[in-house]
Amino acid sequence: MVDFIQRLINILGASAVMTDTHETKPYLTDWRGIFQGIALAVVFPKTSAEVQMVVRLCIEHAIAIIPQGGNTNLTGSSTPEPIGQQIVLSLKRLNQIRSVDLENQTMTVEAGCILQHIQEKASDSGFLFPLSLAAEGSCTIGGNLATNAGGINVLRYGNMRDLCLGIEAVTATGDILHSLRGLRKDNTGYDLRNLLIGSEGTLGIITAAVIKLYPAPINRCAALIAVNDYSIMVNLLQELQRKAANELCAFEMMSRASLDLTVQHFPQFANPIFKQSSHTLLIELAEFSTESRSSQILEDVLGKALESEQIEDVLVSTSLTQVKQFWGVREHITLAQAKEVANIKFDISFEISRIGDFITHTCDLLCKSYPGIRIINFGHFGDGNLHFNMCPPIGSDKSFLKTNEAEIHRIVYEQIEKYQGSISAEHGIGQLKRNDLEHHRGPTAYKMMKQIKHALDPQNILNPHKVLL
Ligand code: FAD
Ligand code: 2HG
Ligand code: ZN
Repeated sequence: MVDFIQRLINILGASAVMTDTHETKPYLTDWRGIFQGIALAVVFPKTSAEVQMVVRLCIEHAIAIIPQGGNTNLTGSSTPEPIGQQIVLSLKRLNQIRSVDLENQTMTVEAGCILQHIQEKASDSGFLFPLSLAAEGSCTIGGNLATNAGGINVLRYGNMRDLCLGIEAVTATGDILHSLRGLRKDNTGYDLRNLLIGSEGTLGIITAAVIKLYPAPINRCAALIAVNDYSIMVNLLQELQRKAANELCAFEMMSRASLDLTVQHFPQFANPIFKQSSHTLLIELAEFSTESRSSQILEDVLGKALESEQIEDVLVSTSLTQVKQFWGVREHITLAQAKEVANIKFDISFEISRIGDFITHTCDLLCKSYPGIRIINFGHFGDGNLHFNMCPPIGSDKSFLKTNEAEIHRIVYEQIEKYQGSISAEHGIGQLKRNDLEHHRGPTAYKMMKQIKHALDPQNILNPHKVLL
């Protein structure tokens, strides 16, 4: 192994090869601290050519590679296995914005660019890069692509897959796929870009991408809505889509328990409206022209809903500062849950027509079996994605979830199957859900995935045992 490490240093330089166990520690565990791994080294290439040389060296030595961006994933997908014959390849230093093409409305960015920096660069040019999530200050565009990240604006702009036109990647056989074009139409054979997007570092190492830019809104308008009924939420969504399809960007839902927990840990986000109903919606409309009537539409639709007693209360923003305040609570739910002794996460999705029945029925089953359990249910209601999470009853310790996790998991998964949902809407499979994938997707889909993996990575060198067993 001394020889392997020395050869890494010869390729990258000593400052780009980290072996000190104290220094490597943060790269060997996941954001939630559930998975722990071991690595021979953490390496930091600065160019695609360096990534390629590292991959070729690893092939020669039969050492597996774990690609890593900001390490913010919630599934253990960028944590090495605890066996030590692997390296973590961090893309952090491959972080240049290669070019901006305002006529084509695209930007070519390297994989290690932090999402927030990309948003800022787009904004400096008068454009919008619409992917937005609470980890945007530390996640990378490479990680966003590898997980096909979703976030709060999927309703209007789609997920990461919809925001990418071209890709450059180093393959598991040490070649470079040069496909960095900003074409909006390109039916030339199999779609390799879309195969790599969402593959969680198991099929290739993404080194750069061409991403789409959009006109920046000139104004934003948000509302908090106190509501008790899922079918009313669906009606409101449809009504807003009918009246403001082009402007409606976000339609988020937060249950009372998720708000109580967040305000408990972050009291600065308390708002009296949270106490008026079982759920609060946070919706946002963007204005793209001076003729836009977003705030008027919001007031009309929500005013009518209030008059007819479909909703309990509503608060419409009057300034950008207030829009940001409204989002504060939503962005802190995950951080609030992280402060608890333990939690379980289900990142799931449903057809919007089934989502209410799933929540009602599953909450009922869980509350009967586990009195006091806190169901921290929130998420991107508008696109059908729930973060159906749980915390132990107040006063219980870690052992509550340890003892009951398997049965809770069984109950929730049975209901996901019944209501024909997905076990992973936006966070991916990683290590967390790899045991469930075959059953969930069925034997044919699973076999095809294994065949693809074997064809593209015959030595099983890229992120082995993630996604697939
Ligand atoms: P990492 O965590 O480093 O890696 C994730 C996966 O991608 C791993 O499999 C890794 O091997 C692979 N990978 C990373 N870079 C590359 C590359 N260049 N080439 C190939 N493979 C690579 N996710 C959402 O979808 N929506 C949300 O709203 C959301 N909110 C979040 C909020 C918080 C507070 C946190 C902590 C996480 C949230 N996430 C969310 C999850 C996470 O931020 C996303 O999955 C993000 O896309 C991961 O990016 P990353 O750079 O941190 O990737
Ligand atoms: C969000 O939407 C993220 O805030 C995180 O996807 C969800 O904490 C979670 O489970
Ligand atoms: Zn989410």
